[in-house]
Amino acid sequence: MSALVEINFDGIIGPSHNYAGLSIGNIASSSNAGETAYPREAAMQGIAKMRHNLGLGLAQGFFMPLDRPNEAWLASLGTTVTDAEPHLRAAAFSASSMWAANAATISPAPDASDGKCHLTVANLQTMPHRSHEWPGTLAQLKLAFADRGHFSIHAPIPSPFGDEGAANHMRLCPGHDTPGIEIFVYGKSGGPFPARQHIEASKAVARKHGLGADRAIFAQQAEIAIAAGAFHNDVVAVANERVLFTHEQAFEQPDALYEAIRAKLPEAEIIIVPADRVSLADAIKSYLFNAQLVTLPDAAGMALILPSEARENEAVWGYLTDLAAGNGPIRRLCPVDVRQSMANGGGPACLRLRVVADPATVDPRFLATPAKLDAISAVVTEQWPKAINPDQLSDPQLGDAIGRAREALLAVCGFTELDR
Ligand code: SUG
Repeated sequence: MSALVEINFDGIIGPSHNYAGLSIGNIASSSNAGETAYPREAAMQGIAKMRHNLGLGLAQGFFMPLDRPNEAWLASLGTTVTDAEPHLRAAAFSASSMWAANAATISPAPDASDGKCHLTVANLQTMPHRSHEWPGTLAQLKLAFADRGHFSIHAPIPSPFGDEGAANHMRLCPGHDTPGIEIFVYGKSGGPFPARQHIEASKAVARKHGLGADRAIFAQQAEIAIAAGAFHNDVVAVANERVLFTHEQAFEQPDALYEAIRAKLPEAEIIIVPADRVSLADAIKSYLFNAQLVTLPDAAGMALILPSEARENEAVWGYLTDLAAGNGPIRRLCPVDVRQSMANGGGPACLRLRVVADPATVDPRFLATPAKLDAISAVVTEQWPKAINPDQLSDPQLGDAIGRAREALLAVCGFTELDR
């Protein structure tokens, strides 16, 4: 039996989590700008989600928060935490690496011509606060997936081609450990909002990962979806094994996409949620597609790990309960509370990066066990700030406390070689 399984690596929510309203086109981020955030509670919500998924029998990993405020980035702009203009200071403090779905794009080994799992770190260049994540992320990918016999790690796609990683990438396959097809979703225009994923970046990633033309599909995200607040494709569609679960208005040319999928993978099952059951606005507000669609062990079918906001929306929950009661592949609905992240536009699926790999080939420091999550929780409880308002970011004591909190976490998890 193949040892390849899907491992979900969650970004541990960092001690600088705050609501500075940095992401234009992300409605939650803009509408919560200036609110007080609760980093300790946020991180505990993320840890509870990991515990929940471990409890379902799924493989779980994590990444460390990055070193914030990013003083080196501010220095490269000729300023410091004390002197920076508020928008640059806030960008240096952002805990945005928690959204690991934007860390990299992954092509599992069965899809690649050389039989290795390929990872390209995302440049995230469209948003200033995210553009300085990739060096810290790359350092962790190089540690976690250091086994060169199994993994090939690529540098970011160069400017000016925006790349947002796995949030704009979906894989369909008969089973995680068998060859599949990869759908790269790019934006051309998003009305008033930026299209963050550029087709040139998507094509470059597919080439570098060694995906033949038979394995890659490029599809344009619907302009109306971006304009309605779906700044990443994973806000309106999610795939797992042979199932694509999508809103009717996710893609610019949906029928052409569905046809291309069926031509390459006849067993694909496409579940299309009609706008007259769930409007685009309700989909974006409830984040039902930002669920983790996972295959449960023991042939128990698939489950959706949903944000609890999906349960609170009558139209959405009505649709989902009908879906799970039907005879389809999705059998179970599991709402989880990640409200602190949701208020910045990050649901359960944003918080994780999926890597299909044999866990034995991954640096074990990045793999979760209940005991390790207990140790991480203890550090968070002791060291993470209880509350942060963006007004406080100029307080040097806050910066120091954030640095010490992360150091304590690195020490508990055995990372001596990461920065600071
Ligand atoms: O890039 N929010 C993130 C949310 C990312 C969600 N990820 C996925 N859909 N996969 C973003 O817009 C808010 C930060 C702030 O406003 O302070 C932010 O960056």
